Amino acid sequence: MKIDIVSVFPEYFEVLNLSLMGKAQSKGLLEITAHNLRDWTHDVHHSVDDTPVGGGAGMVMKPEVWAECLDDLLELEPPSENGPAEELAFPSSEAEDSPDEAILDFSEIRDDALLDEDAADVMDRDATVEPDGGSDNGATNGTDMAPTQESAPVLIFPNPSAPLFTQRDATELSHAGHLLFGCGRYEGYDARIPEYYRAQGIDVREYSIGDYVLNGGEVAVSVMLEAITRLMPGFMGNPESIVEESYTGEGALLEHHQYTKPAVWRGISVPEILLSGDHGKVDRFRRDEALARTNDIRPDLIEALDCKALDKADRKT
Ligand code: 6GU
Repeated sequence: MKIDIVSVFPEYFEVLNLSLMGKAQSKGLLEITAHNLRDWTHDVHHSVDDTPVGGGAGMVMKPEVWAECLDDLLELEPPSENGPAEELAFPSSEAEDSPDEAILDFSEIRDDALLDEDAADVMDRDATVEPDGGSDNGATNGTDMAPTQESAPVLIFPNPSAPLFTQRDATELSHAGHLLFGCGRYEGYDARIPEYYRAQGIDVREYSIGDYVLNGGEVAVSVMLEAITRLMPGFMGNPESIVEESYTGEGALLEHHQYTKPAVWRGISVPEILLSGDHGKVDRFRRDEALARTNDIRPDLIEALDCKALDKADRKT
């Protein structure tokens, strides 16, 4: 998996060379590059932010610098000029048809036709941005191959005002081939940045990691990256250890308590049933504890539980 991170503090990500993430990089499983956003500025002050339009406190990250950087890393040509807004809203040539017609057509075409159309969109984009043609890019993209999920980049912006990043997102993104994270600072980034790249057909995500405010996206990106990469095949020495964890799967519960030896420590015993050697009883004990703890600590997870994830014995407890 190729991972690009853009930040005004790329040094933050030196920690990713340590521990399991470092090992995964040496193994060639991960290729992480932290870029300095200021490398794409042209002014003497290397400025990346400006005052908010409409007033208010703080500074907002400017779209121009981000776009130069993201165009580079996504290998997109910048638009030839800053055209009218309509041009950005309808990047593909088909979109010039009436929108109503397009919606009707859409519902009638088969899945594989849809894929073909996606491929055609990509080819159109290449064709319009590379009028000289015959480049090596054209040779790899301009065939009958639809872009696979593995090869398409995903552009991710940490944002405290976005939907929560969950284990489900981590699992999905662990199959991606290229992730590009854009770390905002100050009061955030100009909202037209994600809007523009979505309009170019890029898979753009915005995520918050929790209901609290951090100074910037760097720590949030570290959190998301760790959650994503540990789910990659080959990352963990013991892949079984990720199967039974909290927040995994439809019946996500908090985990039961864990104990190791000695059986009595400072006068506190481990629950006796765990020493019984009866696997059925141990499983039942752990399951009950997981349900009880989840009900106490995170009743919202019990609410969200799929009934099918409960067994008959669960209902009695
Ligand atoms: Cl993604 N960014 C910032 N700045 N603060 C946060 C966050 C993200 N998620 C929670 N707090």
